[in-house]
Amino acid sequence: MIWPDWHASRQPRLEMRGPLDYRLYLVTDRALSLGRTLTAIVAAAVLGGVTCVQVREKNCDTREFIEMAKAVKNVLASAEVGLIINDRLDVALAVEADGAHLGQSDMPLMMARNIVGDTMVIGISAESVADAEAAERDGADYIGVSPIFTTPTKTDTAAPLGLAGLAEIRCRVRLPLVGIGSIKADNSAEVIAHGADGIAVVSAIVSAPDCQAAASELRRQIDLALERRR
Ligand code: TZP
Ligand code: MG
Repeated sequence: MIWPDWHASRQPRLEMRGPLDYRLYLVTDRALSLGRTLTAIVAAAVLGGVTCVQVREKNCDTREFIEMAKAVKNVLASAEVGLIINDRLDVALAVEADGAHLGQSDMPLMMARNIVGDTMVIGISAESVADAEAAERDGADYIGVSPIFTTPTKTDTAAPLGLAGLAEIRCRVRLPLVGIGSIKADNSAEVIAHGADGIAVVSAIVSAPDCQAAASELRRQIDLALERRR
């Protein structure tokens, strides 16, 4: 099949925000960070080669979430790494992030698009082919395919799509696909081979003893797999 090549081409939607690079997409989680600060984790991950960072924090109030997002934005200021805010379009707007990531029970995509127009990336979590097709139809910029494999990091997920489910979604939509759910350095290549344009991870980086080294090895595997696919 012919793969859409999102790394070589520009996404047409983004006139005000530069296109994001989804190859290695870090999703934060303070509870799994082994006592290290969010900014320390992000700084190390950036040195290791993450291309996008999503601030995802479930147990904090709005003010704290904004402060965390601002702190991460400062760390990313001199790096060409996108900043995405999970769940909260208002927080994404408040801190002038590159985008927001919305799940199936968050603000509906079309409402979010009406609010931000083309100025902000909106990513959507798809748990099925139908979710992915709707996200593409309704104007998402990228799709998080969730989960690929069962993960202890998030247990309230739909049934895992597996590599076959990912491949089916790849056949149905052209948007960039980011796989998530128990992806590590040693299985990242097969996720790319089944159609993902990028890999999103929580524990493989935030719980690694050396976050920079973990990110670096993931990035190496991903880039090799993307190269093999060309
Ligand atoms: N959404 C679907 S699975 C998941 C999220 C946020 C967690 C992925 O965590 P891990 O540790 O990379 O398996
Ligand atoms: Mg959500």
